[in-house]
Amino acid sequence: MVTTVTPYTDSRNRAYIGEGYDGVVRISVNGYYGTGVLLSDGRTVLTVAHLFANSTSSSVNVNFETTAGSQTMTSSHITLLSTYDAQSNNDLALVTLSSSAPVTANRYSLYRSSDEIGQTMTMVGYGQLGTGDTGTLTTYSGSPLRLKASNQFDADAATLKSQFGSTMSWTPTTGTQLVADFDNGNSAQDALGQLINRPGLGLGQNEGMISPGDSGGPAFINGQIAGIASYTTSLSQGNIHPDINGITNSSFGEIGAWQRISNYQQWIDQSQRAQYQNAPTKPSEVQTNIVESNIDTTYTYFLLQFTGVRSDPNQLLSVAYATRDDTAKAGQDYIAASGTLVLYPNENQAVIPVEIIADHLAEPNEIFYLDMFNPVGGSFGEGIIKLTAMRTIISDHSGLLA
Ligand SMILES: [Ca+2]
Ligand SMILES: [Ca+2]
Ligand SMILES: [Ca+2]
Repeated sequence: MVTTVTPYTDSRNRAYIGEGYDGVVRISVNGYYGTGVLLSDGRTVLTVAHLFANSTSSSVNVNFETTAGSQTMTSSHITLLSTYDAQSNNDLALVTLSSSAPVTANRYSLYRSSDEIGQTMTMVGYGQLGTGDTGTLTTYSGSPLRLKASNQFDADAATLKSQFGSTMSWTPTTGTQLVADFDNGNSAQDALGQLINRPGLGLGQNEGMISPGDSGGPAFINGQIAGIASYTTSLSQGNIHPDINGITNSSFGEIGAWQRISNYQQWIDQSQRAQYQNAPTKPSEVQTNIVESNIDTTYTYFLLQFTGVRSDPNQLLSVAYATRDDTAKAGQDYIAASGTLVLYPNENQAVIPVEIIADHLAEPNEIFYLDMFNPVGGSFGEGIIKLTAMRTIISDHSGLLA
């Protein structure tokens, strides 16, 4: 990541271990690397499709840096968005890990609202270092550092095409990519102000831009994944040359583009669900007692079924959910989960996975809950505002299991 200030000397740009970014990972593919971000199931990493463009390998290495140290995992499955094209449209991929991520890694949910433009975001990634004045450093030879910086989503990338026409060599599909410019506070480098009349002089020393190696990295709004870093560009028109040094190297005056996650949530949700192992498909298959493992995270699945009738077949249904402690404690016995479950057209049920943490302790059986509330597009039935389901974690050391 290229930042406004010198990355070695200013801690504000480091995404240090334990600060909430430990689910941002480095993905190595055929000698190259990019960045990715761990989703709420603890098993799926969201990144860009172009990382795999020249790869024939079916497995990649995913490196986590967390309070438990550095840990490299392999993948069991890679799902590319089938409509990905060489013009950077639909540039997304999902990497399914061959076992669960470290429990110390943060899990993140998706930003689902389409009100990103105008909002401040925080980007995190392992890309090349540098500063806005000169762009990426070519002399750094240390191991990649995880950095963070902020910016503001200024526009839909398709707005650029409507301004530039055929002088711009690619055509972003409307509604699918968000762009931000790298500002230094001077209107001469305010690329999107100068080029498409979206003025904004930036966030001062917090401003930053993606660089090679940040591809696939998240842009968070309120801690949720709103964008995935895809490419940068240096654009000029007539006498307007915002790029401070005239070459595409992530300097001040350039523009970054992120795949817009709110637009892709159905593909992400459904592709992720398709990889769940042993998930129940009907209520009789739901297991409410879970035997914990002593070596690996195990999953319990909560099944939501919609038994009503949609007034419009294309209506999305959604419900908010959150786990709740009883005798089982989040962070020790299971991994807290919360978010929004969406049922898409033609879907009447879906599952929520919750991870049960392995341990070696002999403990009594413990219970926790998952609450569902705030249904949108349907209801739980007259007078019902919340649904609750219980799970019992059976300790495999207690001798209580018959
Ligand atoms: Ca900016
Ligand atoms: Ca700007
Ligand atoms: Ca430049």
